[in-house]
Amino acid sequence: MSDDTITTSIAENIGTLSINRPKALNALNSATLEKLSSRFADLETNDDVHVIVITGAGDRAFVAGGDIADLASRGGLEHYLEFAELIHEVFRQIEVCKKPTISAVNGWALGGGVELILATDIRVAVEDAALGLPEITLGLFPGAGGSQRLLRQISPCQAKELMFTGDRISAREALRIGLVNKVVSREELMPEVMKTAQKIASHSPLVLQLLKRNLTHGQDMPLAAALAHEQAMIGLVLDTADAHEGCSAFLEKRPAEFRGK
Ligand code: DAK
Repeated sequence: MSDDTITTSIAENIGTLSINRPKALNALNSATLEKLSSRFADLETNDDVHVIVITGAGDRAFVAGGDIADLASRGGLEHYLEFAELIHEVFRQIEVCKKPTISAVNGWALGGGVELILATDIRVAVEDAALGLPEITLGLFPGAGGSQRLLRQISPCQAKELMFTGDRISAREALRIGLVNKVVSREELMPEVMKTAQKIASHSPLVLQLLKRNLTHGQDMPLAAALAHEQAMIGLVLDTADAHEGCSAFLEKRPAEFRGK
């Protein structure tokens, strides 16, 4: 399925969504965000899709940020708030998606591009990608959830330096500070992402969903409540046919056949 600015494909239980505005280095304007939301929902609700990969079209950019021309054309607080609501909703939709998500960072990830990867579970970047939050150089600050997510995902002093300076960092530096999981050559990017996605997709899709729900809800709870939540969730998992199948397969020394039940 495809349209102008967002393309999607599905193969081997992996849904891939590509942001496709290469002339603007895949910058996100309102129309693209709306399409991103609806195409992402299509993948999330499709039972054939167990893992969702997000990438950028072309070989220059993942996403070079919010669309600066679109932002500059907005007059007045109402317009900013309208955009704020949309981009917050879409990134939250991605963050709480019940299926695991992977960012394939194929080039520049700046501003809203970094804010987008912060809403995904796993990130693999090409070695010549550069990442950063340059909003401050535009008289803005990361306002699509990025200031808060970054602060909670990496060391606060590293997060603050990135936001206060607006500096761009290399993919290797992003790996060092824990912003991405892996750095690979350009040729290796999609094979590596697909290898990880296939490994995840080979597990029970039902148990993966329960695990993701457990992590998404648990991370915002105090530890005692999160532990109680985890205990309740593992109770649900133990009752699934897939948990019985996984344990029986181990004891019978055969590969498990998960059915998502
Ligand atoms: N927006 C719009 N167009 C962009 C763009 C962007 N973010 N980034 C690049 N482009 C366009 C360029 O204008 C250029 O268009 P033409 O001149 O060809 O028409 C084309 O993409 C190619 O870019 P360059 O010619 O600049 O290519 P270079 O290789 O020389 O440089 C670059 C690549 C990525 C270093 C450079 O393009 C660049 O610095 N881009 C801007 C990066 C940036 O500052 N990104 C952060 C954007 S601010 C909000 C929530 C979120 C946000 C805002 C508000 N609310 C809740 C209200 C988010 C803000 C941001 O992300």
